[in-house]
Amino acid sequence: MSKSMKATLTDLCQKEISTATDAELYTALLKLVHEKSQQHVKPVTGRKLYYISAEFLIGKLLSNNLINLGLYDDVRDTLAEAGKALADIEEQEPEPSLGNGGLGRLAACFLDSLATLSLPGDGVGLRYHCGLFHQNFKNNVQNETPDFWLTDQCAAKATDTVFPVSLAGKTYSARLYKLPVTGYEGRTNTLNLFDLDTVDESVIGDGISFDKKDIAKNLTLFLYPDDSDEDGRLLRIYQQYFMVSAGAQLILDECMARGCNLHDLADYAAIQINDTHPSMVIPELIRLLGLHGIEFEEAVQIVTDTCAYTNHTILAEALEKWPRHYLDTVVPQLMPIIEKLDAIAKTRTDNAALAIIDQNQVVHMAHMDIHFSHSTNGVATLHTQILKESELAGFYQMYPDKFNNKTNGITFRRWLLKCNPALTSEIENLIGDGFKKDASELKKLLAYTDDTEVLSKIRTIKKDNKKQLATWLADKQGIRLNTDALFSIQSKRLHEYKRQQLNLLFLIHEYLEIKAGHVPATPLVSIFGAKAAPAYIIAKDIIHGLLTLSQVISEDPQVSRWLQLAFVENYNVSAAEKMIPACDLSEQISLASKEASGTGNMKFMLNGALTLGTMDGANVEIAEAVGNDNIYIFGQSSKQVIHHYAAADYCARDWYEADPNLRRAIDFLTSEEMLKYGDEEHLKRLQHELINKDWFQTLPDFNAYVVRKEQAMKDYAVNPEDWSRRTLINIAEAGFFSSDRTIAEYDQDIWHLGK
Ligand code: 7GP
Repeated sequence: MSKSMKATLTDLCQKEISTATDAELYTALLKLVHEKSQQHVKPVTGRKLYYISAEFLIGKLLSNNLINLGLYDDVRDTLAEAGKALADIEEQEPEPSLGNGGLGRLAACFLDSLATLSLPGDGVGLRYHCGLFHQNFKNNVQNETPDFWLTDQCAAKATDTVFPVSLAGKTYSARLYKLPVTGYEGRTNTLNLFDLDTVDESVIGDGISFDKKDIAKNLTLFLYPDDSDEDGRLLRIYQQYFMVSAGAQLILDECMARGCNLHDLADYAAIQINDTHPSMVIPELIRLLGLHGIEFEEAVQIVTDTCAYTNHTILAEALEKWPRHYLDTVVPQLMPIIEKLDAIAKTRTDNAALAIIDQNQVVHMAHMDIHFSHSTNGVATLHTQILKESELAGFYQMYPDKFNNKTNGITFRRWLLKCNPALTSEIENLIGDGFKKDASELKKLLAYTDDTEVLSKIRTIKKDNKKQLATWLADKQGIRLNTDALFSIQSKRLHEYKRQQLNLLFLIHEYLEIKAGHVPATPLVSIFGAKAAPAYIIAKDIIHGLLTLSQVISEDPQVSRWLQLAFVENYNVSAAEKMIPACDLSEQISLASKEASGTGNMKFMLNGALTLGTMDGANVEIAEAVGNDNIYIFGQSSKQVIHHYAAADYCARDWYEADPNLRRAIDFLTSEEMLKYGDEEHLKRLQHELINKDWFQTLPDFNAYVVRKEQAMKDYAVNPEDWSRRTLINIAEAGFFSSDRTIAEYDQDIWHLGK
C-alpha cells in the first residue's frame, strides 16, 4: 500500500502537519510536486516542439500542479484535518508574472495542454528577475514598483548548462534554468528559461528605473523594459537575441544528443515563433548551422522547414521593426545573414512592401518570419481572415499555403477546475468527469437547460463566487460590494483599442441618469482590472478617469445604492482566478477588427458569464457557438471599421456634437464633481483625445453599447432563471475554446510531434 498523504507530508516537513508553519508546508508541497512530476518525464522520440516566447505568464503553480498530478483533493483534505488551509499555503507562493497579457498567458496555457496531451513540447524564454511591474493606486493614479518574484524556493532550478552569447561583440554566458511543466494525467515537459549570473537587482533605482546601458547588470532584470527611449529599445534587442541564441544552441544540442545530424533537424525539432520577439532565431539558426559546416542554401531550407510563426496582433505599432543600425550594434554577426535573406526575398518578389530590409534601412521582423518559416497563423478566424485580406495580403498572395488559422484556447485545468471548484463539482455531478480530458463533453450540459433545480444550483454557485470576490476585495482594498447586483467585469491590459474608455463613458451616463431619477433595472457593480504600460499616457489617463469616477460614485450614497465601480489593484493571474468565476457580464468591447482573438472572453464564458461584446476576435466564434440569444452583440462590424480607416473619414467631433447623451458624458470628465477628486491635466487630456482624435472609434459605438448593456441589466433583473439557463448554455458550448483543441490542431497541421 502506498504511504498516506498524512505520512508523506509529515515526513517532508519532519514534523506534525498541525505544528508546521505555512511556509514549511509550502516547501514540503513543492518537494512533493517536484518528486511526483519527475515520475512523468518521458523520453522523446521523433519531432519535439520548442515554443519560443518572450513571455510565459504562468501564474502560481502549486495548486495547478497538484490538480494535474491528481493530488489536490488528498492534499487539501489532509491539510484540513490538521487545521490547515491549502489556500493559505498558496499565499506563500509569489506569482510568476512573466508576461504582459494575452500572448504570455496563451503560452502558459499551451504548455499545460502540450503536457496534458502527452506531446513532447518545451518552452524557451527568459528568467526575468522582475515580472510585469506591481501596480498600486495613489491619488487615483497608477504607480509602478518592481515585482521581485524570485525567491530561493523558486521552482525554476539553475542547471550547469551555460551557452555563450555574443552581444555587441562581447561574450556573455546564458545559464539555463529548468521549470517542470506537468500535464493533467499526462507527461512532464520543461520550461527552459535563460539568465545571466551577473544581473544585479540592486541597480534598480526609483520605481522601476535603472541604467539601461549596463547590459551585464540589467539584461534580464525586467520583462519589457520601458522602450520609450533608444536605450530601452536596444535593451529589447539584447534580450531577444540572448533568448534566441541560447535557445537555438539548446535545441541543436538536444537534437544532436538524440542522433540528429543537423541536415535532418526538421525531423527532430519544430520551433514555434510566438510573435516577432523571437524572430532572430531564424538567422541565428542559419548562422549556427553554418558553423557546423552546412551550406547557406541548405541551412535556409532546414530552418524554413523547422520554424513556424504566429501573429498575435494587427496593431501596426506592435509589428516589430528595427532600424538596421540597432541590429548592426547589438548583433553584427546576424546582419550579413539577414542581408542575404533579404536578397533571396527580393528575388522572389518585386513588391517592395514585402522586403525584410526596406528603403529606409528598417528591418521588418514579421517579414523575415513569413518568408523563412513554413507556416504563418492567426489566432481566431476573423483575425486570420484580416491578415489574409488586408494586413498581410501581399504575403498571402505569395504564399497561400503557408497561411492557416488556429483559434486560441485556454486550459480548463486552471480556468475551471482550479478557479471554480464549486462549478466544477456541479458539472461533475451532472455529466461525470470526462470533460476534464475531453472538453467537448461539456455539451452534455445542454440536457439540463430546462431543469429548474440545476439552474437554481448554478445561480447559487455564482452568488457564492460573488461573495467570495467581495470578501477578498474588502480585505485587500477596503471596498464593499453589493453582491445582489449584476457584476460586470472588464479585465485585460489597458489599451485604447480595448476601449475601457467606452465603459467609462457608459458609467458616467448611468451616474447622470441615476442623479436625474432614472434608476436602472438592476444595481450594477462594474469591476475593472488593468495595467497600463508605464509610458502609455492616454492609457494612464483612462485609469485616472475610472478611479476618479469610482470615488465620485462612492461618495454619493444616492448613486452607490445602484452603481458601484471597483478597480482591482495589480491585476494578475491570481486576481483573474478570483474575478472570473464571479462575473455575470463579460465586457469584450474592443473596436471590431482590433482584438486578434482575446482569451479572457473564453474564460468568462466557461465560468458562466454572458458576453457583452463587439464582433471582434474570438467573440465572433463565441457568438456562433452560443447563438444570438445567449450573447449581447453590439457595434460596428470589422468591415465598417476597416472601411473608415481606409477612407480616413471618421471624425469624432461630429459624433460629439450630434449626440447630446454622448456630449453630456464626455463633458462630465472635466466637471466640478470629477475635478473634486481628479487631476485636471489628466482629465482634460482624455477629454480632448476623445473629441479630437478617438483613433479607436469609441463614439460611434456608444449608443449601441448603452442600449445592449441596459438590455442585459433588464434581462438579469426580470428573469433570473432565464439568465441562468443562458449561462448554462455558455458553459456547455465552451468546449471548443479549450487549448487542448487548439494544441491538437497545431500538432496536426504544423508540428506533427513525436513522429
Ligand atoms: C494578444 C492579442 O492582443 C489577443 O487578442 C490574443 O488573444 C492574444 O495575443 C493571444 O493570441 N497579443 C498580445 O498580447 C501581444 O503582446 C503583441 O501582441 C506582440
